Amino acid sequence: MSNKLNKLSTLFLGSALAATTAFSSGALEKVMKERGLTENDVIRAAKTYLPTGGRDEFVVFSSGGQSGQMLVYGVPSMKILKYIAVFTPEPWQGYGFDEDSKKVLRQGNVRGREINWGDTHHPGLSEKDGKYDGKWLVINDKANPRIAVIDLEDFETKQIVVNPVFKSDHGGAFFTQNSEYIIEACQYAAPFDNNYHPIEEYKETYRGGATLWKFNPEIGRIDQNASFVIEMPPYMQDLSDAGKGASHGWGFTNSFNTEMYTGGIEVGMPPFEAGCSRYDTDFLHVYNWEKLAKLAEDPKNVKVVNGMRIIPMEVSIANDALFLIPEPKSPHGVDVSPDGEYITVCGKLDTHASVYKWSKIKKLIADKKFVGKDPYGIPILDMKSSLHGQVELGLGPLHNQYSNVDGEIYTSLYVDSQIVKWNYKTLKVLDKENVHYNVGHLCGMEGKSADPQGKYIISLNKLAIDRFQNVGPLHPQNHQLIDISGKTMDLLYDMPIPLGEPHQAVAIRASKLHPKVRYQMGTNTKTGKPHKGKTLAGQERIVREGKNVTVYATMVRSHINPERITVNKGDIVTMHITNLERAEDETHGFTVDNFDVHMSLEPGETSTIKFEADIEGVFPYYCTEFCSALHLEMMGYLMVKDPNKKYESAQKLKMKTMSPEELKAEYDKTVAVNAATQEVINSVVKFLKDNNFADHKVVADLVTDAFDQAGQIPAQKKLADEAVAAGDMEKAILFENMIWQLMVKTADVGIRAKDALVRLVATKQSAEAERGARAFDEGGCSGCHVVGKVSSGPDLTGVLQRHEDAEKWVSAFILSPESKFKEPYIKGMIDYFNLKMPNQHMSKEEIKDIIEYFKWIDENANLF
Ligand code: CUK
Ligand code: CUA
Repeated sequence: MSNKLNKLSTLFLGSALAATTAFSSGALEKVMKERGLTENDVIRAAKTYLPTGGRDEFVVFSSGGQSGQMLVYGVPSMKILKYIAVFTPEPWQGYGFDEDSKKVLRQGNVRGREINWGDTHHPGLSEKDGKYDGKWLVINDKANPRIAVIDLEDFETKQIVVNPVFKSDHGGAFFTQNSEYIIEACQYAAPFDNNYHPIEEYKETYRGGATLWKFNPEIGRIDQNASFVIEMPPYMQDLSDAGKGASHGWGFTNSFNTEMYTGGIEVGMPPFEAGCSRYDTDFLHVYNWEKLAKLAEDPKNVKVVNGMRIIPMEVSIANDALFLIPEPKSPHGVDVSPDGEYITVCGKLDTHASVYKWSKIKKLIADKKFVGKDPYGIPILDMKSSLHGQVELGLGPLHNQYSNVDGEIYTSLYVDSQIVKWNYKTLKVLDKENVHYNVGHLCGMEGKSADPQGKYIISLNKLAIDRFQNVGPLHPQNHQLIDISGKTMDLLYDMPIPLGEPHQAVAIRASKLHPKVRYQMGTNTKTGKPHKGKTLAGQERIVREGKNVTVYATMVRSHINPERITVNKGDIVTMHITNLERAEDETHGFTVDNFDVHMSLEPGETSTIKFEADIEGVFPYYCTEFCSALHLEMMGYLMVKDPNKKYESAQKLKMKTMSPEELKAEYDKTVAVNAATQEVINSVVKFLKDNNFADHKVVADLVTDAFDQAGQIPAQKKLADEAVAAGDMEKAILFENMIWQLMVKTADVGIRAKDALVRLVATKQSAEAERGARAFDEGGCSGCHVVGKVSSGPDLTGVLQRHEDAEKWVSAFILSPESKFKEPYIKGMIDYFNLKMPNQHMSKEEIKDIIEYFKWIDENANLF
């Protein structure tokens, strides 16, 4: 048997029996002792542990802070699942390195300038009736006021909109309850136009506001033309929230620096932070966006700046659509309760949380009961009469999240480094939990929706200090998972995050997400439409029009078509590549060395790279994703010639060639290996059929994949035979080799299918048999015995049938092999294998378990 085949058959026959593991009693205590774990540690570990192949109950989308990306991780395991490229180029995903994603990224250019980072703060999930529907995800960029839309069918960024009038934002991105709009409030007030205005004219020419981006939840895109800005005073607007239920149609936005202080330490003024927190209270902005959206339809109600409709303050005031309510100074979070009736505001500089009541606010507005007006004429509501009440929570309350228990709310305390659980209806503090250190936001499970799920809160900490291995002065971020299902909170898990600085995160029940695994063939994933460069097998071509060279290419395990591209120096090369795979997770990457291009092609995706071939030379291009056993072979060459140069052909080296006899011998050998390999494949196919693989979808899908590869064999065989007929043995060998490669790929998937099937159809192991399997492996038995196969020792299938009183006999033999070396049967075995069974010093208990394991093997003997 050739070496290739030998390996393959070992794979087939040996792999089906994946060793199962069972721990002997006392093992847990032993591990706890060795690792210094307490019982509480172990319980917490068990609450978060996700066994291999398991799924989390919730999925978290976290801001990636200054990385301009987003993180996706599971709860309770806290396993990171993905980074989503949003405002920042991300090479693995090809984001910003292929033409189609560049189009999305460049939608985020600000005043013509390419921006390649973002300061992401607040992710938001699309809502239906205030509940998350798992369809769309949005996030803001504070530094370059932008909002990005991510499609949760493939977790890719599809759109970026730039706020044309704000110079920074913060209070976004927050969906209204049916995803009609996304709220994005300004942060640092600045002139709406793009001109210079002296700071001395701050009150006159600088403005704040809230933008309501019109969202189409059907297609998941923002319509800038249908969006509008509510002009607000140059108070620094901060966090916002959309009303829901009772308060649907309204928006709430905090502010600081209602003093409108402009600082100026360089001219001897007190510092900005002193001047901007002089007053005891700032203002909560309350606005009727539903009414304003209708008003904005009439051009006489808006002014247009930089193409954006703006509703001036006078219009909002005249239409009873904008109000202010005092709130404790320098507030931060404003969070509307699940039913929309309570609005909780926390002020960084106040130890209290202030709970406003919507019905009270509504009544004051209806009765036009105002205590005054601000300098811009906006009516001010009385704070006391709007409040449900206030509660002393601790130092530096910031943000709030809700749970599934009525009235229960969780608030982060930045200065105290605590999470406090309290009740916003009864205004009672219930529990506090220490976190490490300086928590910003906290994330409940669907904790800001109309239907919070409870169970966990994640504390999004700003500092990690002493929590983790020191990796230098820039520490990881720390997300801490807290169990809130009990009467008191319990800190379960610390997760270091190597991407900063996440501000807010949102969590959704995993079952609400329905991402796809492949695209329709030839999809432009950024638009969801067929790609103009879509190329099917057999349509590969190179089109030249003057200096423009367009390549229509395909990738499928394990080749790129075309394999050679020759262009002239100075040509503009456009490559459209389609990944022809249908198999799940069969991504190919693609780059041409030295040209700063890269793309990631998921099954069915078409994408484009474009570059000027401005340097002469030979440039390998290759698949960058380890996609199959022949991944390294998935390559080709781009040759760039200088049309003005004469190239001398190199001296032909005299190569030693094979004789016709040698070629014939090699051909025969190759054909024989293929025939033997086919036999192995046949045996697997028989196994699959005998065990009704079609009854199991997972297995059936894998078998389809395998046949996909096998289906390409006849065409190659035809080419090989034609080469033989034409007397070109060299070529025939290469085609036969190609057949072997297809066989390996078939086998690769076939093995996976067989493994999956064995797992599905084998009878369940008893606890004893599981322990026995482990003892068998760990004790060293599997070094010589392969179940289902004779290897360095005999096959043990049926060992309990081979001897009289077999259980006793086998037990005695394992316990003391030497005692039976003289028996004729064993003597014969020793001669045959040229090996003596060693004493593995198994305990009686272990031997008993191994016997149970052997029984399980015999029950399933047909599978091995
Ligand atoms: S902010 Cu960072 S901790 Cu931007 Cu929501 Cu409060
Ligand atoms: Cu395709 Cu590696």
